[in-house]
Amino acid sequence: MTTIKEALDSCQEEYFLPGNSCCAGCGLELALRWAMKALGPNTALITPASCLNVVIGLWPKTAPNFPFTNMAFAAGAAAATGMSAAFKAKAYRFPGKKWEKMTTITFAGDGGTADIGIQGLSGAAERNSDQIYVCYDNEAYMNTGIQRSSSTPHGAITTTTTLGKDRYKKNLPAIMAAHEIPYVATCSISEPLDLYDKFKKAKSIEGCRYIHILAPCPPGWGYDSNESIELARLAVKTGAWILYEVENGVVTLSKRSKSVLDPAKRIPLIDYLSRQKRFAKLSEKDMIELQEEIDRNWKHIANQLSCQEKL
Ligand SMILES: Cc1ncc(C[n+]2csc(CCOP(=O)(O)OP(=O)(O)O)c2C)c(N)n1
Ligand code: SF4
Ligand SMILES: [Mg+2]
Repeated sequence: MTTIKEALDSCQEEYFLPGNSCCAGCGLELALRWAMKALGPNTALITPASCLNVVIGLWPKTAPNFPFTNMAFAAGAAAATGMSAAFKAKAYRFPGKKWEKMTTITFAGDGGTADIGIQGLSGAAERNSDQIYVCYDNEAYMNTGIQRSSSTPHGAITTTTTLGKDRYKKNLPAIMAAHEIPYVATCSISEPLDLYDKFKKAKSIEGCRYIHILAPCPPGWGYDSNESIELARLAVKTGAWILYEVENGVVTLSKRSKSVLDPAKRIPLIDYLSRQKRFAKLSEKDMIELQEEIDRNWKHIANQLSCQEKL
């Protein structure tokens, strides 16, 4: 794993510049900053409708210091498929130029991924389209005022689930792994080096790669803006967010999650939930159901790990 010194030495360059209009403490901003440090300058980004569309500011004073395309809500993965193919055509026509070095990424919210963009994403994955698709998951439609998405957790209050969401969070990384693409990974903004390494690895692989990042949102979750990292860390320590990779079908738990594979090592879920206003209406029944969902997710991973050991 890269050390902090190595990461900072190799990536002094900033690609997502200060002066953007993210709220203070925005998880998306950190996720993008670190992802770009790993991917470097020969990267073209496509983002469907989301906070990321607007926080960049107005041209010519935009914050991204790299090619950046705003795309229609449903079309992120499809547009990246076309852009990646165009780079390949250019590389064929003009060998030895920068075209062959280009990495195409889609950087989409959870609404743009789990709901409206899933058809294009599934198609791109099935074709093994050469792109890195990133979902920054703030667990609701934040840009339009906090509506629930299929990635909103059970029990969370949003403007469209005023009593708390009754359904469960869609397990996007598992859905993407079922597409048998070469690389799937989960990240948290509380683990920037883990995130950095996973983006470095994704860049070195060809085909469709999927990275899902927990990206807390102070106004959407209801907490103070200086607590984003701590909340993302609590999500990992309570086991609510599992960090892992699936490389050509082989599952590996990442360091921080490996240390809480034993449920006795996890801190109580309430320590994470009680810090966020969106869980203010959580009943005891909801709490139990949320814990059961987390246990199911861990069981799913543990089963995969033990099957691999037996093979
Ligand atoms: C077809 C279409 N429907 C609705 C919208 C309005 N809209 C813009 S951003 C957004 C929310 C996106 O949510 P998410 O993908 O989770 O990203 P976030 O805002 O949380 O960053 C919506 C509904 C739109 N731009 N296009
Ligand atoms: S609403 Fe949330 S995701 Fe959007 S810019 Fe603000 S903190 Fe970031
Ligand atoms: Mg969102």
